[in-house]
Amino acid sequence: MADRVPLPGSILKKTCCIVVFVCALHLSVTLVYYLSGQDQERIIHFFFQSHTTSPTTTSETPELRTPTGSNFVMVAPQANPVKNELGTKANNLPPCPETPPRLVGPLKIEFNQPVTLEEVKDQNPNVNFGGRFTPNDCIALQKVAVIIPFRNRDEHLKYYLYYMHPIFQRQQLDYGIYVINQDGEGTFNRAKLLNVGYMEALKEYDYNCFVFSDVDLIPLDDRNLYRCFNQPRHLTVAMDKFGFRLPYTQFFGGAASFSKEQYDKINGFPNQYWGWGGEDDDIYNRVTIRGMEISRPDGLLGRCRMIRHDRDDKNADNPERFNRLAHTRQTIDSDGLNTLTYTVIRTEKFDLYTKITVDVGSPPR
Ligand code: BGN
Repeated sequence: MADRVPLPGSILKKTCCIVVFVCALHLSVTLVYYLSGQDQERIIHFFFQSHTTSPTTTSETPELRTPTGSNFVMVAPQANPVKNELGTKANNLPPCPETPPRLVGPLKIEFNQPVTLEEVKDQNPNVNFGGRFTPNDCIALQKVAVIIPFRNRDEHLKYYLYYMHPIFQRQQLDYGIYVINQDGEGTFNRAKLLNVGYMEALKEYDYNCFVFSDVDLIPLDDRNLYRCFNQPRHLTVAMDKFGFRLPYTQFFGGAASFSKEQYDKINGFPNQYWGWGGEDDDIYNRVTIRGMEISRPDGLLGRCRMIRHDRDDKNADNPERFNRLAHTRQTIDSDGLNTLTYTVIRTEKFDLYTKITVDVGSPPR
């Protein structure tokens, strides 16, 4: 058996010195790199990634993907960093799950207790100025602009914000609420206001999904997802005022969602429906003329409540609607987004929503 040759003291000493030197060098380089701050996040995320399954976000533009066997349109997480409420970049967050985990199902919706905007604000501390919200623990699957046609309905708007902000947050949407207020006392034009909302919201953010909703309609179940699907989606399919069912198969009124592509494909909504009725049927026609179908939640999930109210002034039945409806095929390309004209009177940002007051003109004589 060979005896171990003990290292001479000087060699041992030298080796120790080299090891200590290398360690010190490594420590100081790491420290300088870290304190320079440039890549602090990368270092932090490097550590976190070993515990999470963060996606790699390589595409600049979000793309719409349709997973097989589902009618969900899923939007890939965006590569652009999203700011959470702490103002820090959150581009290494995972995408939000397809089924939001904090949904509660059936909801109690009542309109007998008055609500104030202060209490709505207090109850929704994560909603940002202008009515914007982005989940801070995941990247939302879609960027949703909620567009509400409006005039003199402040009481209804309070209920809308009171009920819908928590629902949209539980649905993990990256969303903004836009109230499009028709200026003046002229004849109301719901569909044109919706077109205006689409245009104005896009000037603020690259929304890829649009929910168009009346201000007086609240879903009775938060599993009715207010986001976009691979076909235009009718969201309010079982209203209490119609006995929780569709009043007719083609009914497309109340609230609906369109992806940007779907909306562009139908040239938006018609601008020439002045007064009550028919514009939602025209939109239905546009969808089918362009070869799309209406997607809907089932009748139980799609239940919703409407706030009872009298018909607004200056929103009498539109006598032209029957004639217009018979000609959607002729007007789809000549009346819509491509012919939209309006003047923004003012844009106001409130804590819980953005209000855009607009002159939409008046019906031709
Ligand atoms: C329909 C209206 C819709 C309205 C529903 C529900 C028309 C067009 C003439 C056939 N359509 O009758 O706009 O949403 O009732 O109220 O009036």
